[in-house]
Amino acid sequence: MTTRMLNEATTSKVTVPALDYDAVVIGAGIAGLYQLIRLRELGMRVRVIEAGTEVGGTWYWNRYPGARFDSESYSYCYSFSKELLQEWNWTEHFAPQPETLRYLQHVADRFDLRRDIQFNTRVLAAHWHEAWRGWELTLADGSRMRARFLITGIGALSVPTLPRLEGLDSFKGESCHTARWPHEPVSFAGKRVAVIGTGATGVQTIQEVAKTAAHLTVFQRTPNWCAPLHNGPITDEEQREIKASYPDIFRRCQETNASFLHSADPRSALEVSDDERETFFEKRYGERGFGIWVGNFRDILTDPRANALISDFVARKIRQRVHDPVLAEKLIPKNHGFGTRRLPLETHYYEVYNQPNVELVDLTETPIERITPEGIQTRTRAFDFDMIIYATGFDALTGAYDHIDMRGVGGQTLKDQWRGGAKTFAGMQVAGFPNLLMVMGPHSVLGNIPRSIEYNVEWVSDLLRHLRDRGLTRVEARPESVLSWMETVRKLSIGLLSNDVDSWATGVNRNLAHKQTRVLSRYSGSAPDFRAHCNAVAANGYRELQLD
Ligand code: NA7
Repeated sequence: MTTRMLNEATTSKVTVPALDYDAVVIGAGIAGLYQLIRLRELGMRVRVIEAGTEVGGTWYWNRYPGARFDSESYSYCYSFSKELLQEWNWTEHFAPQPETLRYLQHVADRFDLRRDIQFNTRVLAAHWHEAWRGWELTLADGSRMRARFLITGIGALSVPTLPRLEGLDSFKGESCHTARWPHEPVSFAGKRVAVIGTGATGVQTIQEVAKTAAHLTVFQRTPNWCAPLHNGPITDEEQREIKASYPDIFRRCQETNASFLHSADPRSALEVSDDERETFFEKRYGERGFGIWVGNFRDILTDPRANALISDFVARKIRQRVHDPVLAEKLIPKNHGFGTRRLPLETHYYEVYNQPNVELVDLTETPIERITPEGIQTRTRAFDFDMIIYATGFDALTGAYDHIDMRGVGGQTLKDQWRGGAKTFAGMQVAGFPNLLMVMGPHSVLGNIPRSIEYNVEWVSDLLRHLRDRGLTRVEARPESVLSWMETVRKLSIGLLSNDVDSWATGVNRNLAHKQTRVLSRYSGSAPDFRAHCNAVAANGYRELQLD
């Protein structure tokens, strides 16, 4: 494969430079590591370029206090290696970040991946060259690299965003975005700490910082609906059960809509009696993980009346858990229904607000005016802090692509092509950008992300094998296939309450001037349907793609 693919470049009539690699993969996270394993199996010469100093991606960068899985550890790991599954012992039902990072380091060692990974290297530009059918990458150190295929595993949530606030750099204390947390231990003891942001990250951070900070002030712009995680250690007996049931675990993940262990109850929330519904909600609220979200009545995320019932149930829980009724009301979302944004899972999050060392500032009442050298100035009050933590989210789904100067056929930029919303085929290919293959690009299935990653990596690898076996060197999504896919994505999104809500999942980020309106950047159909669609494309010889 290697010799053939590299030699192909010299058959063109123009003088062409030699290719350095058959494929370059950007990112050494869950996607990049698995893609490397699969490409090696194809005999390809591969280089993985990673900006961090270690493998891990999301789990390398997001080392903020309290960072952990919200999905059961044993459903969120790689499934491709039986040996790996059997030798790795998850210690908690929802693994904390250090454990997940160790797991990914173990994977890198076990499969001897590091020798093909270049760390500490950021890709600044990737330009397509039609003359020699390949990508030329410019790296931050000024060096260049040429490869036939470019595969991106750069993450859907990997570019952190900070508030656009006056004085952001003037603060004299410690400050950090959660996704850029230092590698050294950070102590909160005796400190006055501010957390801005109450998404899934903010919720995990707040419940941890509140344990030791002298004083914690939470700046909340929009409350989110949260539900208990119910984490706990995995006992020896559970460990044995988990290891014995991995085939069942992953079979189940294959069957469910979002690839989690939980699947929706076939009943409508409106067809059962009040007692039955209350008992069911109570049961789900008392169970581990995302069951209350994706394992609830089938219509809570599509029918406003059903959604109002679960929203009312969770609102009552918040009122029970937060002692101060005025504070409880501030923590109950009023502008969106339960589960219409990504559900943060929590451990005693609401109880944090009963602590004397914790204060909530409602930014809808008193917005932040600026960051000062001492702390934060809201419209009505000046706060002094030793530390400000920004849990202010990401330039989601397309942000990582916008940060690389990507140019396709004729020098067109990806940024221009995606202005007003990404356009892809199956979240994996873009018309005008041949030989670019995205793992978890926009319009992929989100849900249980490692499950989607494994599928995407395998689909991409099968496509590359198909090309290799036929001596083909160029693959590009046909424009009509992109249009048709976008129509599929649009149709599948109809009726989902989440599409009427501002969130990273609908492409809104108020910290970015160009991301203020909602776009369809994700696939909202079921994962089994997505796979069936992509499997059919492969089975039919990739007619949706132009192969040369
Ligand atoms: P999210 O879910 O985008 O949350 C970001 C939070 O930060 C959210 O509460 C925002 O309020 C708040 N925010 C952002 N900018 C500001 C400014 N300028 N002022 C005040 N508050 C602000 O990001 P996460 O990191 O929590 O989670 C992202 C995903 O990572 C998560 O869904 C998991 O899948 C893992 P807003 O809601 O915009 O009013």
